[in-house]
This record gives sequence, C-alpha cells and structure tokens, in this order.
Amino acid sequence: MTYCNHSNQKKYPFVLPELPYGKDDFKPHFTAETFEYHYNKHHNAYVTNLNNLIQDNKEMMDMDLEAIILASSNSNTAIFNNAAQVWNHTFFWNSITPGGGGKPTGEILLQIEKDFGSYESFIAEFKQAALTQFGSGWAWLVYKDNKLHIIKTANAATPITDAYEPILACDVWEHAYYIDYRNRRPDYVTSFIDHMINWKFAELHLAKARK
Ligand code: MN3
Repeated sequence: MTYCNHSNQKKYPFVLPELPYGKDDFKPHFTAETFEYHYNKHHNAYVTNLNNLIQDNKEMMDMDLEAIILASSNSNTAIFNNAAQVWNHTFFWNSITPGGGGKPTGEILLQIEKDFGSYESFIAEFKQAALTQFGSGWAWLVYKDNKLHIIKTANAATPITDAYEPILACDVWEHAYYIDYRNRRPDYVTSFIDHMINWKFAELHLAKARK
C-alpha cells in the first residue's frame, strides 16, 4: 500500500521532486526566497543525505521511500530523519496551491463538519496544533478509523508510521516561515489556512483513505 503517490518514490537514487507551481506564485504569502531556501536547500539536503546514507545498503536501495521510512523508524535515526523529511516535504508542497485556502466545498467540507462540528472549529483546532508544536515539527490533518483527526509531530516524525492516512501537512519548522514571517508563526499558519491550502489534494487523499 502507498500512502501518497506524489510523495512516495520508487527507489534509490531519490530526487528532489519538481514543484507543482512557480516559486513566485504565492506572493505575498511565500516569496521566491522562501522556496530557494526551504525547497532548494533544506529539502534538497534531505534528498542528498538520504542517498549518501543508503548508498551501501543493498536492501534499502531497492525499497521505495515509504518502505524505507517504515523500516528505519525504530532502528536507524539518521536514515529515518532524512527519508521522512523527503516524504513530508513533498507532501507539504502538494498541500499548498497558489490561490488556495479558505473554506472548502464538497466532500471534504462535509467530513470536516461531521468530525469537527464546523469549519471554524476545525480551523481553531488546526491552529492550536500548529502553534503548540514546541520547536520543529508538523501539523497534520489525517484520517483513521473512518474519521478525520488533527495531530502534530516533532522534527521528522510522520503520521504514516502510525498508519494514519495523511490529508494535509503544515510545516512548522522555523525554516518554513522565518524569511517571510520572521518569528511570527501564528501569521504564517493563518496565511497557510486562508491562502494556501490545496483542498483538491486533500479531497483526493480523503477519497483514497475512505476506500
Ligand atoms: Mn521544512
């Protein structure tokens, strides 16, 4: 089983996946400089590190990225951290789209209203998770046991090791917002929610998770 066809990669050598939009497309919420650091430097470094770490590991060289994440999660911190960050970042870049955000429609809205009571309650809970993740980490909308949940993970930790189906990811590492928002994580999270969320991507994953 694959959690995300966009984020999983079949085998070594792993690559930096292309962004599904231009680096200038999110202004003023993200500038091109944010992408130059966050994507071209941070995300790319995880890819390079992962390839270096498994280049002599015959077994892992034939595994897909998700299999490496699951296989290393309790046994090899360096491989896990880099593999999970390659996956998490690819999922994150797909979780945002230019002109996105705001209240969704359709199936995803119905499921949000069923599981959180209202869109407003969902936003309040998502913000709470994103703002209370101490230090580096992620806020996630996930699906498990026929229900949406909001969770947060520290550092490279990823919901797929707990068999959650990821629906949306918000990177709350300082490197995600420091260039455009300095230390104002709340303003970044508000921009993410109001102007960036890719609800089509979320709906695709909701449909997949329900099967
Ligand atoms: Mn990041």
